[in-house]
Amino acid sequence: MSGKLSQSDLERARRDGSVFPLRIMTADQAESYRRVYEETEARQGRDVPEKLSVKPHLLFRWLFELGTTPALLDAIEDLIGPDILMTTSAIWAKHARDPRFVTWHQDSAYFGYDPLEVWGAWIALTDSHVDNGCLRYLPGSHTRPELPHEETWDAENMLSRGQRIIGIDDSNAVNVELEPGECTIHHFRLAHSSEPNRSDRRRIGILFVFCPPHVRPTLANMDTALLVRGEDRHGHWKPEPRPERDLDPECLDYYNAFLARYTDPETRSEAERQHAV
Ligand SMILES: O=C(O)CCC(=O)C(=O)O
Repeated sequence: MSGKLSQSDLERARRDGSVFPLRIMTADQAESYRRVYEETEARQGRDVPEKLSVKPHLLFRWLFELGTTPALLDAIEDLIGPDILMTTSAIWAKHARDPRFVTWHQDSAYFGYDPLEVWGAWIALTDSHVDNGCLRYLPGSHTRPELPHEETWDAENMLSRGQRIIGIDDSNAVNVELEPGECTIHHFRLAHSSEPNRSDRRRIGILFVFCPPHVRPTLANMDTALLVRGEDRHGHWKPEPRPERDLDPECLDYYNAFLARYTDPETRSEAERQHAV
């Protein structure tokens, strides 16, 4: 136990499926990460998040550093123990006045882990409030069986296939308001969503997903992870390379091969078979 999370934080995480807000860096540090992100965006184009929708921390050293911020790993250690794998990450950036949204969904419906001792940490690089489209959670939804999802393919939906939970009752939803440098940690089965950005400010958050090494990957070709703290005494996950610098050639080769497997229709159909409703 690192002691970053209090007993009541841990109880809340188990009961509600989330804990927030947690300050893991100063607002100034978050602002520097925002600047680096926006420089990357300026170089690579505005569609960086779509191009790098999975594991971008393998390509950019600054993302690896962000996801391994010691205070963040301390909180994750309190939830899952001292041995920590980072399995994926994603950039969630909304522009000012951005009509895009994220429908209610559970990440567990699309990735395979057993047991589901998996947590996502969403770090705010800007403020994230109701008016600029903050995350929303359905507390306790992680304790019930997975809900049926459908694909809408809505162009304004930031999820790749516009996935959404069918017939959800969101009357108990909570808004996850954060300041720059704070994060929220949620269980991988917790139902979550976000509304369009109706403000003149950007809303940028970066998600990192963690599990302990005794958790097994259950999808073929989705069995690689990066050990970010402690030891892996189980060997269920193939180790990934650590980026020593941005666009490290070794990591780039690795990433391209990974992406080819990830986007392989067979991998996708296996995920769908496993979570068929
Ligand atoms: O940032 C958002 O608006 C959505 C994030 C999300 O769906 C996720 O972290 O899985």
